[in-house]
Amino acid sequence: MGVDKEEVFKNLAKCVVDGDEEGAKRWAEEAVKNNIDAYEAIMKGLAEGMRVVSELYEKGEYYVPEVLLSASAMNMAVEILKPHIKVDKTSKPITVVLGVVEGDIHDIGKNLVKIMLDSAGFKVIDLGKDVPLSEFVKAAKEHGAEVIGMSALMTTTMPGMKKVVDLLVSEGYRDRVKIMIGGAPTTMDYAKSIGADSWGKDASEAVGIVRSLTAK
Ligand code: B12
Repeated sequence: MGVDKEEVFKNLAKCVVDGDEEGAKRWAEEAVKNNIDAYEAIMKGLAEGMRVVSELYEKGEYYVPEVLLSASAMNMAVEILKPHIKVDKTSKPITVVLGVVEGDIHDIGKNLVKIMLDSAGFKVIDLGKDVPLSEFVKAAKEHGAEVIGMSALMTTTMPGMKKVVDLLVSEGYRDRVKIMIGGAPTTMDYAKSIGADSWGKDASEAVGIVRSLTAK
């Protein structure tokens, strides 16, 4: 008899909260061994743990070193699970340029969005974090991307997203590409106000957004 998947999710979340790298790896391997859906293990286990970590940080119970350890435990487990994510091969090929805007190194959320888009069968050009704004435009042109996805976790870096939209306009490329944004401080109102096409509350919304933006 295999292990209960809810039990595995709970343990994955706990290892992230505790910053327990070895435990996170062990439970990720356990998930793989028991044929537990890798995507679910990431979202319901690891990402849920990271949500709790964010709360503890906000409450002042966790400081940067704890958060870094949690992020590291999460990343190690993600590396084990990632090759086992089922990829939807029926999707039409859509290219998405994705990155965290300049000045911002918070990439945990962006990495979850990437996992979602990868598993939906899209081609993701991941520019990483702290991405110079002109890089988004350059990469979109170079790869003929249908969508640019931008992430920002700080109120101070959010305006970079508007600058990317403005750059696309000034280079006459705005109507060639759709723009979706996300990250904790952003909203749909903000997306509209800067001239982006859509906003996603969480990683699981990203796939539907890309599909609807590229449907026509
Ligand atoms: C983890 C964390 C860190 C880690 C980052 C590690 C890493 N590799 O990412 C470390 C410790 C390094 C760090 C550093 C700093 N941080 Co910090 N950090 C956080 C924390 C606690 C959690 C963020 C997180 O990972 N959440 C979990 C993920 C899963 O959620 P998420 O990113 O929101 O992503 C989800 C959605 O938003 C959405 N999404 C995200 N992007 C996109 C994109 C698209 C296209 C779509 C559709 C959806 C989408 O999907 C994701 C998954 O569902 C937040 C607090 C918070 N409540 O957000 C502060 C926070 C963001 N940090 C903050 C600050 C100030 C800093 C620092 C400047 C120093 C400091 N005082 O702590 C530095 C330097 C930052 C820099 N230059 O970028 C502030 C920002 C305040 C502001 N100005 O707005 C926050 C809000 C904490 C606070 N209240 O003070 N931080």
